[in-house]
Amino acid sequence: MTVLYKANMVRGAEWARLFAERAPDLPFRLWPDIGDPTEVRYLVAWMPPDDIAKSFPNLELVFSVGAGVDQFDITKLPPHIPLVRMLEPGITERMLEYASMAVLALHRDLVHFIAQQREQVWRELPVTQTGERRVGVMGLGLLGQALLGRLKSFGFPLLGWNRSPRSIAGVTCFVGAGALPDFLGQTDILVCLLPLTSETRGILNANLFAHLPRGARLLNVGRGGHLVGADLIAALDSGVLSAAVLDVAEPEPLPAGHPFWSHPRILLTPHIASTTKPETAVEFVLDVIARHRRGEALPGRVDRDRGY
Ligand code: NDP
Ligand code: OXD
Repeated sequence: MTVLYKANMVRGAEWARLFAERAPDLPFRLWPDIGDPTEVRYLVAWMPPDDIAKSFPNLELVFSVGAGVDQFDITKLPPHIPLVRMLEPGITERMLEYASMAVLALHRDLVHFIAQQREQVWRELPVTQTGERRVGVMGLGLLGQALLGRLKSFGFPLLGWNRSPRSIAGVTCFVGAGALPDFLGQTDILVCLLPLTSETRGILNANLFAHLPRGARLLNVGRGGHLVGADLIAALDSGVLSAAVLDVAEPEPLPAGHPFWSHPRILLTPHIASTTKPETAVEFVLDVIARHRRGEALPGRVDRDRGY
């Protein structure tokens, strides 16, 4: 009964150490050292190998090493093999740091000032009070709600948009596609924390940007596939949007010469907003394995129909 890990190798070494310490009887292997494939019962992966079910005929459970699962083609996983996403506090902590930093950077015009610095321009911009800068979060799941909770202390008016209804103290919540224009019309800094599904692919497009107040700012920490890149460039060039912070892109890494690399109104980071923290992730994985062996419900289990 082996656990096979196929993701970042530096963190993988840390996983191996933690497994040896906390579950010494459970064999743990790092890809590509898979050992006997018939022994692999649990797979923890960022990018899954092809043909998982055929390669590992006794596989019982697959974990995404991240919070998102769009990198898995769930239709290729037989129905008896659940896919579980990482629900561990390390991901949330790191996302809160990054997304708060990015919202504040957008609020305080950092993207403009970086561009000015490159041009050797010393020029102030008027400061907007936090109370006058409305922050709207798309996706009120684990991370979206946690971010709104963290942003409260800065005094931004807060809004949220979600598929199913939410009631969050201090946040004006909007539900469903019909309420999207209303939500956008009141949002000065838009944060995307949606999962990537067939419904949300390309949602950050020209039509959506047109509903935002002119000069609004965008933070995309969801997935690159949420954003229509050409529409973002056009919106920034025409002043519909004034700045964007992007942590995710499609494809990753972005090819040389892609306009995001050099656009003066874009701050780009290489998908580092958050990463799974080995200490808490191993604890989560061991807990899910134990529940699975007892035949209990699994936290983080992906709903095949919703795709997240
Ligand atoms: P959750 O599953 O907890 O939350 C997702 C939320 O999005 C849910 O509230 C869900 O609504 C809502 N949603 C889904 N589809 C739609 C839709 N069509 N319209 C409106 N709302 C919708 O996920 P997390 O908060 O944990 O993570 C969100 C995403 O963040 C991940 O999927 C991943 O892509 C990204 N991420 C990025 C990282 C990075 O480093 N850049 C790190 C970690 C995550 P409902 O309540 O109805 O289910
Ligand atoms: C994740 C990510 O989904 O790092 O956890 O993007």
